[in-house]
Amino acid sequence: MRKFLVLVVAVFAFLPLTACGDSGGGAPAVTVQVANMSYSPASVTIEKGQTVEWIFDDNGLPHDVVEDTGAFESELLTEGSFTHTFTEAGTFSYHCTPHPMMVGTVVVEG
Ligand SMILES: [Cu+2]
Repeated sequence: MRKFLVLVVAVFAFLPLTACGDSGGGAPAVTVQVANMSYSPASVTIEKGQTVEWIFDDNGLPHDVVEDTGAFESELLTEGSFTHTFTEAGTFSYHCTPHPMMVGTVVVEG
């Protein structure tokens, strides 16, 4: 009985960690800053089902996040954020419409 209690306590102690690591559909797994005319980091790697959040903060300069083949697309934004949940593995390249030199990549591992 005592062993059982210890096990229960151990399981509950790890629950918050588990919830943190598995961010499918919930909190973003990674954030990308859209500032200084660039995406930072320009390349991120996530697991299938995880969410990426782009945070726009470039002193009023409007940017967007447009996947090269149209898989996802944000509005032009000067502030706030855009999130996308990746349900398929693959490499997704994106760019900024007004600034085509701004490019980034999301690698989604299966
Ligand atoms: Cu831009």
